[in-house]
Amino acid sequence: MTHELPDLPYDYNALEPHIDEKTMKIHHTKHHQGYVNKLNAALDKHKGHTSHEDFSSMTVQNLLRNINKVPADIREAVVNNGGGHANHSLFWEIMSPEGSKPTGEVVEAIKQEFGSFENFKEEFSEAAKTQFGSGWAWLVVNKEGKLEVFSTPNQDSPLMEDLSPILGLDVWEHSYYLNYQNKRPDYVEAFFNIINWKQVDHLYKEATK
Ligand code: MN3
Repeated sequence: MTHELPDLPYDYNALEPHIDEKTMKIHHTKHHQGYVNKLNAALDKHKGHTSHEDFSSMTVQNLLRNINKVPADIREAVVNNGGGHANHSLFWEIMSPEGSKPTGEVVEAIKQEFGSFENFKEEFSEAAKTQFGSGWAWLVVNKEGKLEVFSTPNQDSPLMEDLSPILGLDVWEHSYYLNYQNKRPDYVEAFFNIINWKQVDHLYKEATK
């Protein structure tokens, strides 16, 4: 299969003032498109080989969950660009122009795991602010069905550790620098205004059923 850039579920300017139109446009059409193109180019190298059949029909999520089945010579390219594709695909869908109140089963689980929603917000924000250099902050469901917060460098996806990401925040400079420059903490705070909790709750239910 050929991997494709998904459409954004809203307009490029829809997340303003929290994330500006120019950043969204470049982020989606240049950065995310770049990961998709490089992922396809890497997988194409094994076209016609028998090993290709093992992974050519996999979704990007399954490729990452089965990263050890990917031929060694293209594994790093799949980690970086498959990770980039999967991470950004999730990122776009867990944001919405209106944001939404933190509700649903996921919020009950958050309160159970972190003591309160505020505690969770603090832990997640801390992970986002202290990730050194480029990377992501995550809320994931682990194999025991419990919630965890942490950050990863580069485009490393939690899927490679068999974890299910349900909320992710891109803290690469390309995601905020035009509007926030060095003020990553302001971007992290603004992100909480545009989280689509309905979608996060949906992903939580999918991951725990
Ligand atoms: Mn990005």
